[in-house]
Amino acid sequence: MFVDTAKVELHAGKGGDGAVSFRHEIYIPKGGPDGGDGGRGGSIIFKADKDTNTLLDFRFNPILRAENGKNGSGQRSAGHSGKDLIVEVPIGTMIYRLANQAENANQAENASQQTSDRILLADLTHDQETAVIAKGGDGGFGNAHFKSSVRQTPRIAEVGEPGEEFIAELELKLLADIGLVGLPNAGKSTFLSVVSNAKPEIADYPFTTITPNLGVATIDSQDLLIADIPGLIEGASEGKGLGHAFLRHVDRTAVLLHLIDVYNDNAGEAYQTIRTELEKYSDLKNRPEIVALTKTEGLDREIIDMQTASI
Ligand SMILES: Nc1nc2c(ncn2[C@@H]2O[C@H](COP(=O)(O)OP(=O)(O)OP(=O)(O)O)[C@@H](O)[C@H]2O)c(=O)[nH]1
Ligand SMILES: [Mg+2]
Repeated sequence: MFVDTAKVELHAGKGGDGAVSFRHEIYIPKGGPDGGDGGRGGSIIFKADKDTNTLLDFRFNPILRAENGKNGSGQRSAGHSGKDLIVEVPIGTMIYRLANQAENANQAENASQQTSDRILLADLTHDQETAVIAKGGDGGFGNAHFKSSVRQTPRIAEVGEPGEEFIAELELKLLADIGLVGLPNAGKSTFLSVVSNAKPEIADYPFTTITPNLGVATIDSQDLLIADIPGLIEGASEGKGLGHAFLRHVDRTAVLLHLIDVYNDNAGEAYQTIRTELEKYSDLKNRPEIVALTKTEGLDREIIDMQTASI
């Protein structure tokens, strides 16, 4: 199953507490303070991975925690740091922090009107790229740190700081060079299957493709990444058909390849239908576009020319 959005709750590790402790040695009756520092809390680090293709896992596991730091102890022994949590996500995952997250119930009411505000924390566009998203808390100083000439026996130590905790939104926007758009059944997946290594499902009915496909075409030893998305229909922006949610996956392509079935009654109308939907979706309408007729192999030149002229 392909999932391209998710909401996760992040809990970075708390720092360990510093220790209050004094040296106990037989020949040193008044040993000084020797409480060690607490360890750092683990951070939550997101990492893009080319073998991860969906955000599905987060639907089942929406709470992510990194380990707490260990407390310090005597003999200036520092606590171990908490382990970082490494979270693998597909390349093209954008990680947002919801703005104005309420810290208590009273604030929740005000915040509820602003839940759409969010801050982009990271956009992981390369394989193995990482970003620290929720930082672990610092460990507290043990009492060994607080010794001074006037304070020989400090009985104080710091507690560890809390780790960052917040709700993050993940959004996957595939990164490709070329985005295939068109009506259902136009031949988008067929095109992808012929020019790239991808093996998408192809069939003689609309909505064969229900989640995006990615393929790599190698031309002159250069890789060209091509994204095939489900077909669009009139009203897709209002949720008709599979809706226009999948357009986010061609939002970051350099070029759109708009495929039109030459057997349409009117290729020009088919073209305009898709253009209208692209215009309703952000700035995709300004993306460079290549328009091509499909299924032309058995047709006379005049018919092809007529359809071309109507676009
Ligand atoms: N004759 C001919 N048939 C084609 C060509 N390209 C695609 N087809 C056929 O058109 C039908 C639809 O092809 P798909 O590649 O599944 O179309 P699609 O645009 O991906 O469709 P959706 O995923 O439903 O949006 C299939 O039966 C293909 O075999 C072509 O160049 N010539
Ligand atoms: Mg298809």
